Amino acid sequence: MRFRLRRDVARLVCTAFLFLSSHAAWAAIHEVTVGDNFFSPSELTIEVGDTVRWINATGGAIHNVTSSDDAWVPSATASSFTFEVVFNDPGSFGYLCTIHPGSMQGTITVEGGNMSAAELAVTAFSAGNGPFSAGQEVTFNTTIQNTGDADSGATSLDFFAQPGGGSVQAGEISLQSIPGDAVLIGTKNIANVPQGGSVNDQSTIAIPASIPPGNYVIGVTLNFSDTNSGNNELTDADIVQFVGEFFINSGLNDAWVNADAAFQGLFFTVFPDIGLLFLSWFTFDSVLPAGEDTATFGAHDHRWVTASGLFSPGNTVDLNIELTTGGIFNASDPLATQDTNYGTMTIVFNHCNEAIVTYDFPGLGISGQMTLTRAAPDNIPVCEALNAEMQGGS
Ligand SMILES: [Cu+2]
Repeated sequence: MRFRLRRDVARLVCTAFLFLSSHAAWAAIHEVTVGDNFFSPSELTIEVGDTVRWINATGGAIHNVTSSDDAWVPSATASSFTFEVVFNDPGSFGYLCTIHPGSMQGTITVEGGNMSAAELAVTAFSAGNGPFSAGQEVTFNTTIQNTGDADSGATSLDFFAQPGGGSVQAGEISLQSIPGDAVLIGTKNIANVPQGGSVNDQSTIAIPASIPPGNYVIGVTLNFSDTNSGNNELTDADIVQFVGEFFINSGLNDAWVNADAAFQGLFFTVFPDIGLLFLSWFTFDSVLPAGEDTATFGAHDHRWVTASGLFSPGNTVDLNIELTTGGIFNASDPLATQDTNYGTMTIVFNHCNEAIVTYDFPGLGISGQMTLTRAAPDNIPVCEALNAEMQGGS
């Protein structure tokens, strides 16, 4: 019997403790003295869900407690009152006594608290390495996690580019908002980040043409107000280069390759004074020829074409593809002949090491697109220097 009593008492104490501790965690009451003529304390920081109780003790002068921005219905204007407000939203709430506005002012600062709330953080962000040219579409990958105990509801991402590469290093920016000298390059609305879950956002942003060429740190800022706003932004791990408007120049002269077509390639020759780009494209037959075919010189399935086109200052050139046939190795008889309209080609240079080629051979029913990069980077600095010169002159 005695043992049983002790056990019941223990259970009661335990239950009471649980009740008290959980209750205390979300509903503190803070008292503010209303005196002649002051509030004490005049500055008070509380948690969401807490109550503030203003006590104007009997015997004093006439006062009231009035919100500066109508956050609550004012208290009585009286010489004695107890007045309570429950604060369910975070923020800063100013108040005053309208009888003594000069001396009786106060502020209640309400922090996130332990009520149900989303807790968001950007946990991963990448924008690739660049370089990126004006107008180029870049994919930004952002991961947002919600470690709070409520769904977030709507939020949004701001993508920005911070001039850097000198004093600013990637990963060193810690911002509450987009810095003053950064450029907003895109936004994305996020409908919801579920409680305990995460959202992987993939946004394709076109680099604005207005961004001056240079080195930038690309970052993202999450527009969300929670109790932990220090981790709502993240920068890319890389410093990327915006190369600005691109101008075809003789620094492009080089061997270029398509990663999907090994051991084939193109040679570019730019003649800047006459505004001509000439190229040769070394490739193979479109289908594998029969095995018994032979050639005296080289392989029987070798193919090559040339192309040429005039360009205006800019990054794009249209070319006619020429097929040369009928000649004999290192001889003028018979004379080779040229079909100068064998096909067409458009090349868009994104920067000194990337070209998008679109080709069409209407008579053959062959068309397609390929991305070219240089076989070797040696001439990139020459190209960039020439491009910078042309950007300055445009
Ligand atoms: Cu007063």
